[in-house]
Amino acid sequence: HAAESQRTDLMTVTCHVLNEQTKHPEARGDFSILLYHIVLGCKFVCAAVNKAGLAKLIGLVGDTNVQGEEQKKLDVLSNQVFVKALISSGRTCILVSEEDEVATFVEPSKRGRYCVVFDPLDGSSNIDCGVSVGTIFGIYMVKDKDTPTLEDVLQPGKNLLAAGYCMYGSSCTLVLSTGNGVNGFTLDPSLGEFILTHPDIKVPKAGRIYSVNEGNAKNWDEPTAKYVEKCKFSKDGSFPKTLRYIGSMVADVHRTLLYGGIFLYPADKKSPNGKLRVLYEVFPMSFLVEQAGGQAFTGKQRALDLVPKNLHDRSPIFLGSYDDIEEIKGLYAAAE
Ligand code: AHM
Ligand code: MG
Repeated sequence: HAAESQRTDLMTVTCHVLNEQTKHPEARGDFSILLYHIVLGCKFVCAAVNKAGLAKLIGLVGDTNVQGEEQKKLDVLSNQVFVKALISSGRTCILVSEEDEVATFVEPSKRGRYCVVFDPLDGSSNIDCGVSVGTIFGIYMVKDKDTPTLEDVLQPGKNLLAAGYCMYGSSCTLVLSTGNGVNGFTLDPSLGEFILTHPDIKVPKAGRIYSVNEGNAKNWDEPTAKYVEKCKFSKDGSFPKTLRYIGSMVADVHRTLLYGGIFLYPADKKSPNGKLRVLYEVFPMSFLVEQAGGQAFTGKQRALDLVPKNLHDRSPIFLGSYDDIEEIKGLYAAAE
């Protein structure tokens, strides 16, 4: 079956997005060009992350190089690469990065209609031991490109035009939604192209996995504590759930999308808003999960209905399989 084992119907991410855009007669190709630059950033970071283990050998990170200058940490480097790639696309207006305190307003001559919110290298504390890390991004449209304001990015997540992440794991995987379902692409290193490998991802309606940092349990509120207790000691005789927690949001959400289950980063007494940032962590992931048929909830409301007040606001988040999120919603409703 040599013919079957060798795939010849290669659909690249660029081609996929171009095809999607032809469904919108008003589209002028701007979005495809923007996405091309995001993909370029992902490829660069992927190459850098793959070499991270060689850092000491080739002086890539944190060390001083032959010229005696301090090498950049991977998260700083990734941020610079994305900012430059996004600006040079000529299609962006405002950039919000986890790495930058303030938003970047692109100078008028290079300005376009899109605002990009992103975490260039999420989970970077995991890098030194080779655990998967990722880039997360969301895309909004500016109201008026001649007078961009922070209001253009302080929008509820439901106004996102597109969102995605790239996971730098055992392979490099890009998961993307432009508001019309979710598709997964895997980087073929020999081609340097992301190939469609996971068309139309749907999160299973119910899952058997829960994913949470249980080290925070002593500070949890009642509904979260109750839920996790139920995962372990079910009262109706059903099997307990399996615990999986990587501590790298992209990897934990990726597994949740493919296998189903629930990912929680709840509020606790020490951090009443949880840990994860609304604009570039909670929103893009919630958008993807909803587009895949799941739900995302903050403990109070649908996550995508949140309206952030500040660029780096945080929110508790519960996301994953539809039925599992229904259950946690029930527990929070009962506690009110
Ligand atoms: P970071 O943006 O500083 O890398 O932190 C975000 C990461 C997420 O990837 C992950 O879900 C979470 O922090 C894990 O936090 P904790 O170590 O508290 O469980
Ligand atoms: Mg992060």
